[in-house]
Amino acid sequence: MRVDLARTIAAVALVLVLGGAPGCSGGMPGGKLYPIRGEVVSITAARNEIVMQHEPIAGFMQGMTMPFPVANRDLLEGIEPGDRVEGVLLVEGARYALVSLAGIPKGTPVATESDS
Ligand SMILES: [Cu+2]
Repeated sequence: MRVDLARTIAAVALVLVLGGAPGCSGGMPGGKLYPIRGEVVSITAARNEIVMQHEPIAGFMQGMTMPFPVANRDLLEGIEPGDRVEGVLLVEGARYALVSLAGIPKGTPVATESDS
């Protein structure tokens, strides 16, 4: 599924205003977008947060299971635990947030090796 660019840009603008959550990894100065893919472990809609087992993110972090704040609660619509998803992660300094998220076919394997 393709990422909706207009929606992504709107979400990025929102994140820049509201800020994200503290990161588990240092990150880089200035906002940077990373494609991300993984499997949903759990969703805390009340906190706009999703726990994901994500694949290695080239140049940012290795594969792991961790929570991600989402820039917009709408991104969690139709997403359920066990779903394979892909999206875009905005990283700004030590803050990060998912600015885009969409389901991908169930059979898509999730790589957790960090030796990409
Ligand atoms: Cu991580």
